[in-house]
Amino acid sequence: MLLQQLYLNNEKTMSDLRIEDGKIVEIAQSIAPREGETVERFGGKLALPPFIESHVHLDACLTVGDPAFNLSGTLFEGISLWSRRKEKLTKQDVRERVLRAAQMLCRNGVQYVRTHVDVTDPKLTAMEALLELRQELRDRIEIQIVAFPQEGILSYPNGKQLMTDAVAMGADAVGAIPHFEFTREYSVESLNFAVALAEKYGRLVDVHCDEIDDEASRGLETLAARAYESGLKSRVTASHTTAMHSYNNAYVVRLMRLLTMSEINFVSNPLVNTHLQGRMDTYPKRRGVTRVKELTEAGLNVSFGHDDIRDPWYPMGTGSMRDVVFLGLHVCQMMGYEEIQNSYRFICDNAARTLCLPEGSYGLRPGNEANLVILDAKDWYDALSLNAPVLRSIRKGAVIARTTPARYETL
Ligand code: 17E
Ligand code: FE2
Repeated sequence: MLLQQLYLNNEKTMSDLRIEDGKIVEIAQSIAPREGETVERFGGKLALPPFIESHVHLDACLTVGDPAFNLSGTLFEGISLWSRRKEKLTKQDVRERVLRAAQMLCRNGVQYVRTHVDVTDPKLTAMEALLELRQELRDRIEIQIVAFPQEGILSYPNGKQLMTDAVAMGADAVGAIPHFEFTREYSVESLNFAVALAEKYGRLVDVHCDEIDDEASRGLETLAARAYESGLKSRVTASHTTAMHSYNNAYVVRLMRLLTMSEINFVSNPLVNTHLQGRMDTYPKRRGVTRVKELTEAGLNVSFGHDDIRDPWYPMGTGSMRDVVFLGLHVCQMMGYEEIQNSYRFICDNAARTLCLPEGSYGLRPGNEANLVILDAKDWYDALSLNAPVLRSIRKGAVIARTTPARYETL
């Protein structure tokens, strides 16, 4: 198959790209078709490696309103609503919802997903379902599973054992939720436990870290120190870190040294944290999004996640990573021309680093699997501002999603 006239990787000149046996075999300014070869000419459309959803909770997706809508808009009401919904979970229920969400992600050009799966459930129902789905959906989406203790490791009955069981069952990463543990001591112990568990089983770490407006929530320093000391470093991710929005600057300057030494990744979820945070503020209300611009400038790796698709924490979402970047740039005040043009990296290359995809395997390069998306725009600036549809999502050389753009008429 030969794809012609594409702006690969947001470059300013067009290239052609040849796919054979599911792999990219050639990229050049102009490639002549072979006899019998399928050719598609795009006439100047943007092609990027597939989008990556580096942080979502698929186990809870599409449950909004059941048992009730979240009226306070707080994380804590979300957790308590989910706790009630969780009692009704069956494998079939999880399967049906996740398959619908997978379709939404697929048509939005997402081919890699890291999902947090709540393991504070004595039956581990959702974990079992997601482990099956990870295998079943392999040809469409590569799924990483985080064993996520929504109600705490030390603060939930049998929490340590449930975490260990989920990892032994096959979770790819170990989670934690230090800001939700009963005490500061538990919070520190939960992080020590999570890192030790990841070391023992050779897994990644991705912690819901300080997702609260409390400036005294300091799980991040403990996580970064353990990441550094254990040598796990870039295999560790701190998600949310919204308290960092509220830390005093003197403390952040000190913290930055450790963060840089630790080489950990950050995932920010701008849609969801602008909605959940600042809820105890009057005016001015904090935005509650971590310091994306400063972390990026310090050379740390930051990716963006959607976090939710219609669930107790967030009532909206269509699985579009474009929406995440769009709001993220606003709220982080990253609207310079180059910042806009480069912002696809938050859901592409940077997210690939967060997920620890094998070195060199992700990206539009000869020798790599033919995984790419083609957008109905000439560059990322236009794609983002005009909300361009994903014309094609191609995985291992096969078209797995196709969109025909709407035609508008003004009469
Ligand atoms: N659980 C949690 O602790 N935080 C979130 N943002 C979501 C679920 C969506
Ligand atoms: Fe989350």
